[in-house]
Amino acid sequence: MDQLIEKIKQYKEEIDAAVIDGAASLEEYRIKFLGTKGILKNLFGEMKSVANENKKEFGQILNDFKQHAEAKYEQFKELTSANGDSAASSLDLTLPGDVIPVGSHHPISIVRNEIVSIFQRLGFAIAEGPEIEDDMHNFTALNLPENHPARDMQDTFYISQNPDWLLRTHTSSVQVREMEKGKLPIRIICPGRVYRNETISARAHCFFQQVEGLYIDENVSFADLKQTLYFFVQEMFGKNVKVRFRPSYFPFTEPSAEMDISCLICGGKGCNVCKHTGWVEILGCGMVHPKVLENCGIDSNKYTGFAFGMGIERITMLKYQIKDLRLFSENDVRFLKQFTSAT
Ligand code: 2NL
Repeated sequence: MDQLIEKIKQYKEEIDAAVIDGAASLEEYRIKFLGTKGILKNLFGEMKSVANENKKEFGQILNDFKQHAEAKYEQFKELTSANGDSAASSLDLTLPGDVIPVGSHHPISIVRNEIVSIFQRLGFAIAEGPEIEDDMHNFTALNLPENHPARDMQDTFYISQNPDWLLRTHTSSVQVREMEKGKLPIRIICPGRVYRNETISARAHCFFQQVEGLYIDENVSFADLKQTLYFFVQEMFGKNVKVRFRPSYFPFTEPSAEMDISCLICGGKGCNVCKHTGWVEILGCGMVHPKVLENCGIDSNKYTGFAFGMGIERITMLKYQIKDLRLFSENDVRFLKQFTSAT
């Protein structure tokens, strides 16, 4: 107990010597001596370690100390508020508020909105669907049966609770769902995030964004496909852009093609971006394979259609000359800030 009394004596001296010259130091004093984890609280907690016959005497000393500490607090509280230095009066409510920085659209969103709105002007409606898909909608219905070698290039992530569930590798699955509804004609544009089991690098990521389009009606031809996509690139990249179609292969289209545009950087003369060819690939497309139509319950003798797909990152990299795909998902403000003036 003697030790405790000695301690209290020291605290008393400290209180008497304390310099309280404003709201901040007053608050500091309050927390230190009177707060819920303060010195007073601690000392009262020591009560239980004091022998029973001493409790009365120690209690008296402690109560005196409490009054002393509280009196000092009240005294200085009055002084500081008389000086106009209280928390309330130091607030000037007439000052203008803090400026909240204005954010901006992510470059991927900017380009996605631009692509989607061009197709909307042509009468395409937006369709969306789940990112967790079943094997049927992502692969089988699209003429990619189990053990098909093309599945290798679209390896993805599987959901452990159910081996039939996976993260979609393209938004074609949304189009399959739309075809299954059986309402024709169909003219849809499907933006969204897709997944692949890829090693992350400057040119590949395990998630990216895609826009796919689908048009199904009677008498839809390859000429319709070419004209639609030509209109799209002219709106997107300007009237001077040239296009070319190269034969290609996709399991879900026949015939299939890849579309190149003349290089935006060198205008076709040859540079690093187009690897000195004058052309850059921007999308894949083709006439919907009759098997895909039949898989989705559409009469392939009556209806034909075209489809196309493009990666938004790729187009954004071309448009803004971005060299590393990883920048899109790192959320570095120094990168994102550069798009504040874009719409
Ligand atoms: C690419 C190529 C493509 C499609 C996507 C499609 C969808 C249905 C039926 C047939 Cl439901 N085709 N989509 C067709 C050709 C190419 O994408 O390189 N995308 C990033």
